[in-house]
Amino acid sequence: MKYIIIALFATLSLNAYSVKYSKQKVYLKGKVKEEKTFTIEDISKLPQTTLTINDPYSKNKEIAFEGIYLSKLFDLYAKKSATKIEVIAINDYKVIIDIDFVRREKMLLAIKGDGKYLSVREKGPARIVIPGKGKFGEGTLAKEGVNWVWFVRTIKFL
Ligand SMILES: Nc1nc2c(c(=O)[nH]1)N[C@H]1C(S)=C(S)[C@@H](COP(=O)(O)O)O[C@H]1N2
Ligand SMILES: [Mo]
Repeated sequence: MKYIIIALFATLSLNAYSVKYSKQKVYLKGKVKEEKTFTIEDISKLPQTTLTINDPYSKNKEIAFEGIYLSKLFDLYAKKSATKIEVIAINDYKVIIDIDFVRREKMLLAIKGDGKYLSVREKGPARIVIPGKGKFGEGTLAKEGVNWVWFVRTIKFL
């Protein structure tokens, strides 16, 4: 009986844990075919790409980031008239990026790192990562880092 209770408790707390993660949503707004609200799980069902990228925010560790190309999201949901993407974070930090730049830089809306959903500590549950940058020095990061938006909440097509 004791074991059953322990097992039950473990299952419940595990569920509470996963619910906590998937609760955070990402909103698609602006020049969209229709407004969308994605859970992190919804995003995981869209076309996924895995890219091994040097993470300047975890001591330049190489991490296999998985998620959807920002350009793919644009191609799937933006209206023809849209040309830019505004990425807005939970703390209202935002950047506006031209779609040509987004494509060229292969910007990824990552939700997983090394096979696991990104925690808030890892700047998740959804964050922008950019491949092909190698290792950043502190000076370069201050300049290049502006597009590495973490805690992404809203993606607005302009
Ligand atoms: N959510 C969020 N993402 C953000 C920022 C922020 O304030 N909030 N700052 C940006 C800027 S300007 C830079 S240079 C990089 C690096 O910020 P850090 O050096 O404070 O870590 O993160 C970018 N991403
Ligand atoms: Mo910055």
